[in-house]
Amino acid sequence: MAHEPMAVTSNPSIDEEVRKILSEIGLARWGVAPVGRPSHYHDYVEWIEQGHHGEMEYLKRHLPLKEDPRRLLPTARCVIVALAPYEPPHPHHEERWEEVAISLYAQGQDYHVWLRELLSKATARLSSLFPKEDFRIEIDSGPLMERDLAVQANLGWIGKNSCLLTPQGSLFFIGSILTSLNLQPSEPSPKPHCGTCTACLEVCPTGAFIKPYTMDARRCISYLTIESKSAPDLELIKNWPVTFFGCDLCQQVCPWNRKKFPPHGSTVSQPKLISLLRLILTGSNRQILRSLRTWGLPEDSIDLGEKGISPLARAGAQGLKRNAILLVGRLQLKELKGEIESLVHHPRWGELALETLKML
Ligand code: B12
Ligand code: SF4
Ligand code: SF4
Repeated sequence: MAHEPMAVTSNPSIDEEVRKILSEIGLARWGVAPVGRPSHYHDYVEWIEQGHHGEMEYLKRHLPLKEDPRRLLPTARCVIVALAPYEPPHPHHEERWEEVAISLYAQGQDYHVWLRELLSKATARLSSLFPKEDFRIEIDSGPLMERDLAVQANLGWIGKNSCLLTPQGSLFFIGSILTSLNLQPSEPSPKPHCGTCTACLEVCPTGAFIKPYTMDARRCISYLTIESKSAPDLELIKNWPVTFFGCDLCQQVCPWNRKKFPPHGSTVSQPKLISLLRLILTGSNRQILRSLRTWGLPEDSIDLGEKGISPLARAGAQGLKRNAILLVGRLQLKELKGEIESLVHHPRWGELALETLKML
């Protein structure tokens, strides 16, 4: 069941307007968090100090802004935090690479675009109703501790896999609107519901969890195949699962996500997989991005400009090339040995290509 906002305001009609607008726009699950120092800010500082963010330098730069979101919007009195589910809304009608894991979140249109659009619709309507008030949208790479805010907005709790969990699982994105509106913050969520379960900590193939609730991103496959610009530590490759982009394992095993990972559509034939990988291994940056920027999207979204861009594009052409090398090694695709050989002098992926050859 969707969480209804718990907010009570000094002026209930404002709260009612916000509720009406968000639900009309399709954002049924939201809550209100206070501005000010997030409750786990000190964990964040420690995480950065220990270098667990790897190459994601922006996370370090965001420290002061995350400490107090009023540094982003000085008039802010609270944050409206919304959850947007990402179970694919339509069956994956495109052929997919059967054995090739692409994180569920990346199997549709880029949420940075569609969720921002939803939040923009909300702020446009709120601005016209409350023209003197300020609004500022932040999603993902913006400088807010989104999970912390979501907990404070009574939307869920943090699981040992560090994801925000709700009774409906963890497969949703978080989007936030900082605002000067005077909404009463929601009551904090109940304590975490993991109990004695440790399934996520045990399943992680690269041992990314340092302790419950905390990961070293430098060991996380999601980081290594999407955010990082480098080749993964060769020692990690030994346990590499079959994956091309991102990783869902620590969410997949979570009892709260039971039945959320259904098998999808038809499968890509081995020859087709080989030819796609060949293109990525040998293609120019432009050719790679052209072939993958809309990969997996429904036909009717291809010509939608920004909206028609697949989340795969975030890894960049070179990141996708690295991921293809890793996959060839993992699946031992001897048919692509020649293409891997031609990469052994590659300035970025040469060593990885050499290591991959040993697996073929
Ligand atoms: C950097 C980042 C990553 C990094 C690091 C992930 C991580 N766990 O820190 C990488 C690239 C690995 C990553 C992966 C993924 N990400 Co990401 N990521 C982010 C980003 C931009 C910042 C997160 C961050 O600052 N991490 C550093 C840690 C220290 O900060 P934190 O997670 O906010 O802090 C929590 C801990 O400190 C925790 N904590 C620490 N100690 C303790 C102790 C106790 C007892 C408790 C209760 C809590 C606790 O409390 C904080 C929250 O309250 C956020 C967006 C944002 N602005 O917040 C998205 C975000 C967290 N990612 C998201 C998603 C969807 C993913 C993936 C599922 C994508 C995928 N399938 O590949 C995976 C999930 C992997 C996982 N198990 O976390 C969603 C998560 C939604 C959700 N349900 O939680 C977010 C919120 C983006 C969004 N707008 O929707 N991500
Ligand atoms: S997303 Fe995968 S690699 Fe990252 S922590 Fe979870 S199980 Fe480990
Ligand atoms: S798998 Fe278990 S320990 Fe991990 S987040 Fe889910 S309930 Fe918590």
